[in-house]
Amino acid sequence: MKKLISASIMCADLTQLGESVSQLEKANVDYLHLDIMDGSFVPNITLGFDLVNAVKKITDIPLDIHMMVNEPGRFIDRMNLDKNDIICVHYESDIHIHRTLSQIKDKGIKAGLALNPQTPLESMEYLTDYMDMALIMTVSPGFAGQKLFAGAERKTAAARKMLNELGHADMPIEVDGNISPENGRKLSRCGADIFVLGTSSLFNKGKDMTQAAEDFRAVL
Ligand code: S6P
Ligand code: MG
Repeated sequence: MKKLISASIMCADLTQLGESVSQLEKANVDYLHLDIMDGSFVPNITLGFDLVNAVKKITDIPLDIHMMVNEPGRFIDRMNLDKNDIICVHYESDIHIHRTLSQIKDKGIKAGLALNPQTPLESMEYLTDYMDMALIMTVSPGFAGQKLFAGAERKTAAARKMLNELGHADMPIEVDGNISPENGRKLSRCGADIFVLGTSSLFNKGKDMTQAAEDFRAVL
C-alpha cells in the first residue's frame, strides 16, 4: 500500500492558516488532519466545525477529521465534506459507535475508527466492514508534543495482522502522536500506512515544510 502523510493542522501557524495550507499543498501532503476536541472526551479544545468548513473551501487536499468528542454522531452533519474525506471517530466515545460509523458512510464520506492506547484491538474486530481506515493512537489524545506510547509498535503490528486475517489487507492503518522520522520508520515496518505529522516532524521550527515532508517520506 502507498504510504501517505497527513499534516496536523493544530500544529500549524494558526495566525496564517491560509498560508500554511498553501505551503502544505506545495509539500504535496496527502491529507490535512484536523483535530476536533470537546474538552470532555479529552482535556483540551482545539479546532471546530467552522474551521473545517473554511479549510475545505480553500484546498483540494482531502481532509482527515479526527473527532475527539463524546457522541460524535451529533456533529457529522455540521461538516461539508465529500467522498475523498475521512471522518474518524473513537471507539470509546459512544456506546453505539457502530451506528455512528454507518451514519458517516451513509453520507458518502469515508469512516475511520480510532482506538486510545489502552483500548484492546479486539474492539474493532466486528466493525471492520463499516470502516475505511483504522487509527491507532500512539499517544493519549488531547495534546501535541507528547511521547510515543510503549505499546505502539506491538499494537500496530497486531492491527495489521488482524485486518489482513479479516480480509482487509487493503485497509490503511493511520498512526497519530509523536510520529518523528525515527518512530515513523519503525511503525511503517509494523504495517502503518498513514502518518500524522505534527511537531515531531513537519512543523519543526526552522525547517521548510517541503523539505521536512521529503525527509519524512525518505525514511519510510
Ligand atoms: C493529539 C492529536 C494529534 C496531534 C499530533 C501532533 O491528540 O490527535 O493529531 O495533533 O499528534 O503531533 P506531535 O508530533 O506533536 O505528537
Ligand atoms: Mg489527531
